This record gives sequence, structure tokens and C-alpha cells, in this order.
Amino acid sequence: MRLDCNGRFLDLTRPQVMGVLNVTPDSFSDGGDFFSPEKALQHAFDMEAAGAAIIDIGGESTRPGAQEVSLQDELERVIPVIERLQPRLGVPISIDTQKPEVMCAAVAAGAGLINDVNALRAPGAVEAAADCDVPVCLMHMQGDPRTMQSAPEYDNVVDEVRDFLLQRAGVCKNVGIPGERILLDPGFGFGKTVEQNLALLAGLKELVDRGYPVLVGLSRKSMIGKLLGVDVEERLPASLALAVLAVERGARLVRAHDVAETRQALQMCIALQETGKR
Ligand code: 9MG
Repeated sequence: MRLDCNGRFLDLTRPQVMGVLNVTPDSFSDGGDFFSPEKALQHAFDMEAAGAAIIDIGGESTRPGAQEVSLQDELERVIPVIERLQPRLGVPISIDTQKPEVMCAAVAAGAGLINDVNALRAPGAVEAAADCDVPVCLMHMQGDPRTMQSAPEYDNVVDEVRDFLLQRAGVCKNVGIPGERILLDPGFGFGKTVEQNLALLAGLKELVDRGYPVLVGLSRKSMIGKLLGVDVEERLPASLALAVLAVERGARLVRAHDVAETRQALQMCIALQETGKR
């Protein structure tokens, strides 16, 4: 549960927060906020100070309906930020990408974990991740960001997501990525209706019990807007509730925009989980 992320360590013996750094003009809740390198760097330092155990940097929006970004544009967005952050940050950097070329360049620049919403299904991605020799997070997504919310369909969402992720973990192991370096993520909001997201959260233990650390991303997601009718900037209380519910079901890493608040919520879970162990 202590992952070597390119020389920096991510300790998942207790639940941790992954801070979100979108270097994009169009992400769903913070698009454009950190597009300039200076703003991106400052935001990363702020998230580290607020208790993030890892910073996830992405240069291509994965919000529903988002358009693809060229390889060149993605590299130009993320690599200079990673190069400048890596020597000045104490925690590992994760690269949020589906492109094998970006994975390799980001790890060469100092990133220590690959977060792929496409579970390394792009041609060459699984081999590139194996060569990078860093932990990987495999996320479930039905369809792709352009089309995924049109009509997601499952017979049993919990079983299908679990089986898909275990199959992808098997593919990773076959190319030499050790099981201890694999995290799984059910992909809340990626080709799922509100009911399917709730079923996945209710059944999260089905995934947790497979032995891989589980990452969840629920922060500010549209399921909150659909259930409660609140705009994206008003979704913090519900995001915290969802983070706590996921950690109570065994999630080890929570991807979040509001790091200080999420960290505080998780500390209450940890205090409760450790009651009696003292
Ligand atoms: C990049 N990204 C956006 N949402 C995400 C989620 O829920 N999980 C992971 N692993 N990455 C995400």
C-alpha cells in the first residue's frame, strides 16, 4: 500500500486525497482557471499545502462532450508544468492522459503515476505504461467523452465495471506491470446514469474486495447537479458526503478539486476507522 511513484511515495495505508490540476481551457468545473503555467504551479503548491498526497495533472478535458486535443497541444500544456513542478513539490505527480506519448514524456519529466480514464486501451498505451515503470490507475468508461452520456446501458453495472477492470488489470500484468502497482477506478460519471452511479457507489465493496487500491472521482460531478439541482460551484457539501461514503466502503484515494475540505472530511473517517486500534 506504499507506492513508489518515480522516487516519491504515495502511502495508501490510510485514505488520501488526489488534487486535481486541469491545465485546460474547457474542463467542466475549473476550465481555464489554471491554464497559465504560473497559475497551475501556484495551485499545485496550494493543494500540497492543503494536504494532497498526489497532484493529478491533465491537459485534455474528459467532461461529457469534450473534444479531443492533439498530441502536440497536450504535450505543450502539461510537460512544462511537470518539469517546473517536479523539483519543487514534495508529493508525487500523476499524469491524466490516454495517449502513450504523453505518458512517456510526462514520466520522463518527473510524473510518478499514470491516470488513464481509458484504462490503457489506446494502441501502445499498456506497453508504454509498462516501460514507464510507474503505478497506473485504470478507470472504467463506457463509450468516450464525446458520446458517453447519450444512453449508457448495463445489465448489471456493478458486475460489468468490476469484470472490465479486472480484465484490464490482467492485461497490464501480462505485459509486466506488477499487481501492486495497479489502482482501479469505477469511473463515476463516465458513461453512467445517476442511478448507475449510485449503484456503483452502493456496491463499491465488490471492487474494493478484489485487493487493488480503489480510486474514486466524485468531486463536483454532474450526478450531484442532477440529483440536487445545484450548479457546479455549489456542489462542495455533496462532494464531501460522497467522498466519505466512498471511503467508508473502502476507497483509498479520492480525486478532488477542494483538497483542504476533502482532507478534513477524510480525517474524520480515519479517526473513526482507527478508534479501538489506539
Ligand atoms: C481525469 N478524471 C476525471 N474524472 C476522473 C475520475 O473520476 N477518475 C479518474 N481516475 N480520473 C478522472
